[in-house]
Amino acid sequence: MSPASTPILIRPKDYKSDIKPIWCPGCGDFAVLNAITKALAFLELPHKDVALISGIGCSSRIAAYTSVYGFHGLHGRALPLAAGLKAARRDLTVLVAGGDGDGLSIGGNHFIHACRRNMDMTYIIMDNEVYGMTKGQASPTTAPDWGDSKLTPGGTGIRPFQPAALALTAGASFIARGVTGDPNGLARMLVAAIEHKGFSFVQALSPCPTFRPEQMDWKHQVRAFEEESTADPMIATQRIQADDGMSTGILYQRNHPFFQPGTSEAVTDAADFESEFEL
Ligand SMILES: Cc1ncc(C[n+]2csc(CCOP(=O)(O)OP(=O)(O)O)c2C)c(N)n1
Ligand code: SF4
Repeated sequence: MSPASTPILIRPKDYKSDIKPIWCPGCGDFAVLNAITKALAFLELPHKDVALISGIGCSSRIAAYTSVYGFHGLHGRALPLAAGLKAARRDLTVLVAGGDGDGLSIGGNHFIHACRRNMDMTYIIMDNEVYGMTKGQASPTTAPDWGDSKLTPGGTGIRPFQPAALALTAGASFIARGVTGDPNGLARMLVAAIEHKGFSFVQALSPCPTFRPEQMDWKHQVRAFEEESTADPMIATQRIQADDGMSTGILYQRNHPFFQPGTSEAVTDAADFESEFEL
C-alpha cells in the first residue's frame, strides 16, 4: 500500500485539545475524557462531525479539553443547548456531559424532558455525588447522611435520586452505568451509546478525591450487571430497584422513534417569524 493510500487513522489523543486539564490529581473526570476520546477514535468520527456540549462544574470543563466542536455553557443548561444544536444540525453527533449537580439539580427539569423527547444524542453524567467546583456541597445523588456542615447539619436527610430510575421513568431509550476505574469498559459503553439512535444516558461514576476521598474505593465496589441489557422497562425497573447503584453495564436499550424537529424550511427572515404572532 502506498503512503498516499494508507488510511489516516484518528488516534484517541487526536481528539484532545492543547488545553491541559486543571482537574485535581486523581479526579475521575480524566478517565471520562479518555473514554470519550477512545470511543470517538474507535468510531473514526471526523472532528467536524462531533460537538460536545457541557454546563458548568469541574466536570463540565471537559468541553474545552477535546478538539471537537464544543460549547461550555451555563450551569444546568447543557441539554437545551444540545437540543437546539441537534435541531439545527441533525448531521452532527452530539455529546453532552456534566456533573450530577449540573444535570440533576438545576438541570433536572431539562434532564427528564430530554429523556422524554428522545432526541438522538448521548448524555454523560459524571457522577461524584457532590458539587465539586463550589467546594463540596451535597448534590441530588448524595446519600442522606453525608456532608455534615452548616449548610446541611447532620447531612441532607433527603433520599438521593437514582439517575437510572429517573431516566427510565422519563423515557430515555438507552441507559447505562460505568465507572472511571474501568475506562475501557466506559469507552465501549460510550461507543454503544453513540451508535444508539435516540437519547442515550450514561451515568459515569467519577470519584472526587478532594471532597469525597472514600470514592476512590468505588473501583473495588462495582461489579457488572449479572444479566444482559433488556428492552423491557418492567424488567429494567426491577433490576434498578434491586441494585445498590454499583452494578455497571448497559441496563436498558430499546428502539423507539426519536424526535428530530426541523423538517420544515428554516425561517431566515425574522419578519416572517414575527408575522405569525401578529394579532
Ligand atoms: C445558575 C448558577 N447557579 C449556581 C452556580 C454555581 N455552581 C457552579 S458549579 C456548581 C456545582 C457543580 O457541581 P456538579 O455539577 O456536580 O459538578 P462537579 O463540579 O462536581 O463536577 C454550582 C452550584 C452557577 N455557576 N450558576
Ligand atoms: S474538586 Fe473534585 S470534581 Fe473537581 S476537579 Fe477536584 S477532584 Fe475533580
